[in-house]
Amino acid sequence: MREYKLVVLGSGGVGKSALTVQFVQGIFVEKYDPTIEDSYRKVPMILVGNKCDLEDERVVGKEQGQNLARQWCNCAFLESSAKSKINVNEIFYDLVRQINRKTPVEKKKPKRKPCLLL
Ligand SMILES: Nc1nc2c(ncn2[C@@H]2O[C@H](COP(=O)(O)OP(=O)(O)OP(=O)(O)O)[C@@H](O)[C@H]2O)c(=O)[nH]1
Ligand SMILES: [Mg+2]
Repeated sequence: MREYKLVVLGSGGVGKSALTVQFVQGIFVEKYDPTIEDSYRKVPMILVGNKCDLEDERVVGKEQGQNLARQWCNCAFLESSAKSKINVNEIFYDLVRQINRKTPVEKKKPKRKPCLLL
């Protein structure tokens, strides 16, 4: 099976770990204590716009994000929520699809057996 290496980038506390842990382990605890919970969150690591569920506390407008994505080589723009499991899988699947499109794996042609006439 092909191995994919993805990097989650973003400022501190934007939700990189929460998003990744939700995708990899399907976990988002209600009562979160970073001093305890951080041990199981050490998974290989991406950010987009996490916390889609906090619509009333939005600081960056959707259009602002979309415009920035357009400026950055027309990259994909997705808003997500690790808590409400919105667009979590979609982000990672889309990245994998992009990698597959850019660097397709060459399928080895099965070796033809020589023809044997008896
Ligand atoms: N309730 C709850 N809150 C969480 C959980 N995981 C993260 N948070 C909170 O969500 C916010 C984002 O946390 P992280 O995902 O750790 O952020 P990060 O981008 O990985 O931060 P750094 O690793 O410090 O760069 C913080 O306010 C956390 O306290 C969780 O499982 N449950
Ligand atoms: Mg983190």
